[in-house]
Amino acid sequence: MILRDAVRVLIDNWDGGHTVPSRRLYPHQWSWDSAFIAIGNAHLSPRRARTELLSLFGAQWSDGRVPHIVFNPAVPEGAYFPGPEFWQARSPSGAATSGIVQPPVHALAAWRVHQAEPDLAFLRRIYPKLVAQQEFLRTARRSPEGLISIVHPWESGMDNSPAWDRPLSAVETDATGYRRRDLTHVSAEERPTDRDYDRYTALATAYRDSGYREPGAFHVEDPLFNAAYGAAELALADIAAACGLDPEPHRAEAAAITAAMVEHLYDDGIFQSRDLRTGYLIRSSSAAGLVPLILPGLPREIAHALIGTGLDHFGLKDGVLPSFAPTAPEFDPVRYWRGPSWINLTWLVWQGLKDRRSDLAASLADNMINAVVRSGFREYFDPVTLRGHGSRDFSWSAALILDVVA
Ligand code: 9WN
Repeated sequence: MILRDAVRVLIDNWDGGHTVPSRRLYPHQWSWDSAFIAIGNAHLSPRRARTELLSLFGAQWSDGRVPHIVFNPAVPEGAYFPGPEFWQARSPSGAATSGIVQPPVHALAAWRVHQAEPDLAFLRRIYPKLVAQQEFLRTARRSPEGLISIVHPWESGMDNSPAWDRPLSAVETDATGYRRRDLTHVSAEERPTDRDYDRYTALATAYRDSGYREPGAFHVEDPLFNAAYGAAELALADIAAACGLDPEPHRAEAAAITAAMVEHLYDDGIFQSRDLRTGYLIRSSSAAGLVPLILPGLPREIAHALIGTGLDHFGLKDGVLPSFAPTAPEFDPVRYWRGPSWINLTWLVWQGLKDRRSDLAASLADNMINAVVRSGFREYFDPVTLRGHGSRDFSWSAALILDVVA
């Protein structure tokens, strides 16, 4: 039954060349959503999964960046804020896009799609594009410590995380001339506040006005983003080997980013973000700090400590993974990235636990399934009651459940 419903969600959200995250709230193509959707579609239609990834990379910029949104010109202007008229950006292919990025989980997706249905022509076509995506991050976003930075909370994928409260408080706003569209579809207490939207808009405006080059007031290194970058290098090693190319440089790069993360972002049982404006760690209880479990090269004692933190503060054994620890004062079970459970975040940690603690991985898998059985393919879930929140018929919730039960 849930499988049939998951398939229906993916079919209903397919737009001919890509899948929208949700019909009403997010009517365009989103970058990391497409990667998660391809992972699910690999079980359903590998051809569609390949098309999903290739259509996203069709809008890659000449500097290698993969924009976080590719706008569908058929969607009426004003359906989503900020839309193409705000970003004023086009890819060499002519697609209207945003100018920021999202966590690079695409190489992992491409490798999964190939594993589901081997297709060397696809791998050879997408490999240079995936390499260019990483190359952009290495050149435009690498700090002297060897870590990759983000310049907007939207780049983290966990936009409204309490981890961003402090760096965002330094952002000056003038809050003019924009209208939020999200609140037409979802209730205000489940979404970021207007004050946060003023800051998101001010930051994106400043980055746009620098020609999408200069980091503005928000400049941080995030553990989820860096872990995704490292996992991408490992997937690229597999892809390179399958294409008859040398995998070693990718393995070395994955080892280097893992070591840099351990040296600079790990603190007392969890990985933290670091604010490049101050040089200090942003100590918080964000579940992003557990995602480095997806890196197989993590030192064993650190993996062990992360699992301990997951058990003590995130209820790892008993439920779906909350996006922020329920034991922390900022925890809010229904507001966007401030506590609710998301299937993609839970899926990432599930990946990281499969070879380390199969018992905990099995319990996370059961609880992801419980959440969608109880509430449908919602965008996020109250981690205690499993009540659904955000948009309905959300694509990556459906796609990743297909992967979990496969
Ligand atoms: C801004 C599409 C995206 C996800 C993000 C999630 C949310 C957008 C928004 O939706 O962000 O990119 O308008 O809130 O935070 O992770 O990719 O599903």
